[in-house]
Amino acid sequence: MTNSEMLFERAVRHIPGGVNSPVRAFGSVGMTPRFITRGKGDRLWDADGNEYIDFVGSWGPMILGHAHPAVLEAVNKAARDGLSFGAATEREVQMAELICSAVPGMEMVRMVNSGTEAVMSAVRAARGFTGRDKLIKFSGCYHGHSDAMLVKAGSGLMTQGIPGSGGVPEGSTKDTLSAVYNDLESAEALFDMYPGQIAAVIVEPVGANMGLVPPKDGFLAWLRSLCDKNGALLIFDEVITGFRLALGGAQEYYGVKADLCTYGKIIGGGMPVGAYGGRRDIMSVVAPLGRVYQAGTLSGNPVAMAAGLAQLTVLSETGDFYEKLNGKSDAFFAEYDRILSDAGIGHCLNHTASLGCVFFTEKKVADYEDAQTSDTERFAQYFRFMMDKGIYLAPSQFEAMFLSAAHTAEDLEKTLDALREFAR
Ligand code: HOZ
Repeated sequence: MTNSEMLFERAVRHIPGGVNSPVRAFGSVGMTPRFITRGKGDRLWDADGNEYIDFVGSWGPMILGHAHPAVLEAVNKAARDGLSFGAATEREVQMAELICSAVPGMEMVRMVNSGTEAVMSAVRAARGFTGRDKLIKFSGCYHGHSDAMLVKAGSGLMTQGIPGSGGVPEGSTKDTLSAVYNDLESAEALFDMYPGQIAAVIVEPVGANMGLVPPKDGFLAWLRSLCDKNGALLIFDEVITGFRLALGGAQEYYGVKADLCTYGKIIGGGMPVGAYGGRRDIMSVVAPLGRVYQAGTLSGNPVAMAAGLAQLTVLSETGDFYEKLNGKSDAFFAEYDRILSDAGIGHCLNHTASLGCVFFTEKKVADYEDAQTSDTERFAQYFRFMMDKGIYLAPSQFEAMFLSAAHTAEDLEKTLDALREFAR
């Protein structure tokens, strides 16, 4: 028995499913999880000393690679001064200034502790501001696990093949309306059905929790005008795309402005952080300025702020950071696609900037239903094969691959070699 297997055996006794987040259980790929002991750059090591080239990157935040020296130094320095005060600190001000200067249209921002919390709070602010209750989300988009968002959500729910979660009272989701990603008419029909009642449309600008599903040309701009026409707010959930596609996230990458944006892990450099923000008039409804309540003892935590500030500073001060990362990723995913095509393997490779995903289907995957046509058995075979070659991919068909600045040309080539072998 391996050390990881022994740890898992212990874990399942006291942790539901042995993990603290469902997809980590490796259930859908027919394996038990590898317990990770260390990460450096683009590499991970597990409890048995196996080494992997990592394409999960903690699900996005490790855009500089693991254990980046600037982030570590900032964390160490902050920790020496105390771990939490539950009081205002200068780093929170610096963080807000940095986010507002980097992100188009960001006038005020509130720090929270996770993407889930960010979305839950942004939705509350949108409802408080508009005085309306209903919300449109898109099937397959994942916006964290607050009750109202667990409607045809992607990520772990999609991996388990369930449309919603137990324990969510009907009342909590009665105002959540589902539209089809990339389908202009389905959202419009909901506005027609509920005139003057829709507070906001929330969308992952690039669907990154049903595998990877990029927006069709014009989809986001069209959502913008649909919201304007109906007096609703547009919320971009940038938990995955923020500071990843570009410094200004999807708003900058696609040139479409949202009213509110939500952020997660990437702005914490690996520490538990989230944020929501946007137009000043909307954010002014948030307490103590306004009547929309939201609070948190650990929000703006000094160590988490130090990590996030260090990471965002590297991202914003490295002039060609995104050009390089996105260029490297384009070349990598183009070759990935070619290898599978040359081998005659039916697949659809979707990729945007440093995010990508292979679906084993002949369909062009543009929404939740298309994504579900993927042969998940074949995905599991591919996952296990790659793992065996030391390539650590997301253990689910319905998650994305993340490249970082730390991925070396050599390691990307090794990954492509492993894929060539799989394809053979
Ligand atoms: N559902 C998360 C990714 N979309 C996975 C989080 C985790 O397991 O850490």
